[in-house]
Amino acid sequence: MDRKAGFLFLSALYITFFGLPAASLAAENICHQQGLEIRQAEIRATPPNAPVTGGYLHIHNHGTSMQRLTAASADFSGHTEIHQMILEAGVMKMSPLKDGIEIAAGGHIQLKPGGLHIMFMQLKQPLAPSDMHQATLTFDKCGDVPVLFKVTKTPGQSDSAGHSTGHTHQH
Ligand SMILES: [Cu+2]
Repeated sequence: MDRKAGFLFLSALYITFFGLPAASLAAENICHQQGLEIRQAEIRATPPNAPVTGGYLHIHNHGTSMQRLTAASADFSGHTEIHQMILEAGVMKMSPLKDGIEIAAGGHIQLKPGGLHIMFMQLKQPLAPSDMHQATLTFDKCGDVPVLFKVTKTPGQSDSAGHSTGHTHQH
């Protein structure tokens, strides 16, 4: 192998082992540098032909500047919105958050059943418990962040100890 061929071979090796993984993880790494941490991403399992389901997760912002979740998308959903629950004439209703969700510097938010959530609409397939599905969360500063969601029947339960997640809404 002459020097030029050797160089090309080493370049190809470098691209194979370092180039592609670096590119695919870039978004996530940038967000880690900016202090974003996403935990316990879950989607509620669906019966066959269900048109919508909810996505829930914790977002921690360990950084020094506010981050805003502006959008979400997934291959299994034709249309995805960020929703809040609002009380309207005594009835809890969902409504889209057009400006997304702010996560203050040093702050933490939880998207959970009965509260803020990602609404996966126009579902293209049933979502079975224990399946894993990737979705993309878009942040104003971090850009697109791939997030792996686990499908569960009762999302938002895995850290219920010590949290008052079981609001009853009785007045
Ligand atoms: Cu909703």
